[in-house]
Amino acid sequence: MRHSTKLATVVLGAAATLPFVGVATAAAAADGSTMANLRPVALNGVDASGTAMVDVRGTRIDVTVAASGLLADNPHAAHIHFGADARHECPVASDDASGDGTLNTTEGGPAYGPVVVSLTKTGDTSPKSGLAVDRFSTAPGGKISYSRGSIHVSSGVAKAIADGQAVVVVHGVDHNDNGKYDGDTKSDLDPSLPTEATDPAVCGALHAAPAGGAATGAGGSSSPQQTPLLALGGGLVLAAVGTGALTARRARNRA
Ligand SMILES: [Cu+2]
Repeated sequence: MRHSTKLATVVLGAAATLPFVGVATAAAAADGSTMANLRPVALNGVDASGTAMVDVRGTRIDVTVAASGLLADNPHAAHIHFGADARHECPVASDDASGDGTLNTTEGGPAYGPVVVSLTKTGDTSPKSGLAVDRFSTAPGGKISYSRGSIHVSSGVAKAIADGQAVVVVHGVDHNDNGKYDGDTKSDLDPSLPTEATDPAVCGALHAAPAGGAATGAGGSSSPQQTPLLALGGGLVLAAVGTGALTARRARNRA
């Protein structure tokens, strides 16, 4: 009895002094590089395209988005969407529940689910910032070049992204081609805005990036620097277990 108590204490003690142990375990749960080709959302008259890359490390994500052809010099809300019950894809013409010939954000819900990450340039990145228009890119020249690292997400969201179930959506369209957000139809998300300001413009489902891919990203991949750290974490786990066993053996021999 005394021996097993000692062993437990030794192992616990070792773990407490090694914060890497928990981090390495959590990181292994949801790691991976994903990418999405951003294409025009059906029915919304957008002629834009782009690429999004999301690297997942535990519950941190690094995101880069490059897009062009968007309505220039107007804020474009951009999000990662995910819903457990969603189709994990971009909406199609048949998602036009109202039959008005365009797709608003709500009509896309069955395809991509609710907002789980707001791709703001600064500050909060939670769904609460979904329409923080002053913190999203205004697409100068119609282009977005976005990069933000180490965004904290829940483990469920991290897993959904790594598993290829999340969707990147950039909002803001110009149905009447007059160069600004206007029109009589109010936004389904915020009635103080015209629907043009929030309707989905380009969309892409995030899937595992091809091996050796992500070479085109301006933000690049931070995984080369991560690998030694994770390897070190794994080594420390082994070392801790080894030390614990050794100490326990010594204790047993002394008794
Ligand atoms: Cu969105």
